[in-house]
Amino acid sequence: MTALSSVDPEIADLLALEARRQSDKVRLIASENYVSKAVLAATGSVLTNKYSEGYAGKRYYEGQQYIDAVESICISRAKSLFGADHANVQPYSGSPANLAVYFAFCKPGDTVMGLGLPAGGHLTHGWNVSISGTYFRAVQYGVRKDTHRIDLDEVRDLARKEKPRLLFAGGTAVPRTIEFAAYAEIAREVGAIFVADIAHISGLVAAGVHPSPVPHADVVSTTTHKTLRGPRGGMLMCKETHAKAIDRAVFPGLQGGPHNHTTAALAVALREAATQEFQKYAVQIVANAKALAAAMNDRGFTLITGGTDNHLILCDLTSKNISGKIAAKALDAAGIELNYNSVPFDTRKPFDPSGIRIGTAAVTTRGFREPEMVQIAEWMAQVVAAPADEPLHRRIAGEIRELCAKFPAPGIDC
Ligand code: DSN
Repeated sequence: MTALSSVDPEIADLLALEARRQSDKVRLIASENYVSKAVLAATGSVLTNKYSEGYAGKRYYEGQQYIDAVESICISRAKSLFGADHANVQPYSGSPANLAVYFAFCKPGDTVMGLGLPAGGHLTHGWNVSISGTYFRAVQYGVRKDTHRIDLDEVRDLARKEKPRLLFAGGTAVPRTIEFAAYAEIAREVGAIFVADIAHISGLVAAGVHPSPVPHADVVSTTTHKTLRGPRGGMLMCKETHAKAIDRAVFPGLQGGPHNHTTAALAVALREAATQEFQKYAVQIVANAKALAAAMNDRGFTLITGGTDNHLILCDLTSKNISGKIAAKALDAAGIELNYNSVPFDTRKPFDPSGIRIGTAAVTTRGFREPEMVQIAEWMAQVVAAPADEPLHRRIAGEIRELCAKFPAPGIDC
């Protein structure tokens, strides 16, 4: 930071303010976390200086003695942690990882199938504004209107009718356990490649807290920075039979040089994720999410599916007479950071939807447990009931700063 401050005080000041912000707030964005100091150190390392197109032992530039070792260690840690036949650790993030899967198995115009965005799916699973929904013939399944859960009978019927080349499971707002074995059976029946996108839950899968898709899926795609608590990046794992297709699709198919500093940081995160401490952490993420869900239910919040099995809670604020956006902005002013989110069958627009999405990975990293979850639910209830009450928001933000000071965020000195 000293070097940064002397060269570019403007950016140094902004980084310091962001560190303070991350330290002082209750961060509930379901896709975010705090990485360890070790992961931060690898991310900000000399590996950012190096180009390495290709794979270990087969690169297009010289000077790969140490990069090859870093990437090989990262791959072997990923394979061992998840029990995968093959891993590619080069995708820049989740969307490029998924695009590589399309490139590996599909031609433009092929039929693909995934959970629709408004039902909790991801843009890259065939939503119409994404390349996945414009270059391919995307068919989207949803959730049941009565339970808001994925109906695998509907998925099977649609897959039988549409015969997709790719079948995606997973998403960005799925609060319940994903039944990977059932998806695999459907994919097998219709001759589809089954892709499990575990971006949100990969830390839970690594720790055995969510069933693993690895025995069932042709390809497993993930980001590395959510519950897995690594650097911002992506990763693909697959059966040995698909290894060549996946590697070729990532490079040279889609990307240039891998981000070696990210690969090193991912290797560190994977080592951390293989520890008993991480396993306990993942158990606590889910315990915290369940405690927060129960405390929100007690305060009259409507939760999609009634609760959660993982790190994520999706809340419909219609019964509280407030939109997701107004609530999210008021909560942010009060020191609680989350995102507004569509809920299934939302009648409002995505930029001002009915819901908010909440995740417990980051607060669990800093050591919050069940009592803090009850306190957070109480603060949320007060803010949502008074979204324009700025003195209330300031008071709560102060209380939150005091609480956060007792639970220092890893990797942040301020
Ligand atoms: N943006 C991520 C999320 O918040 O879930 C998914 O890409």
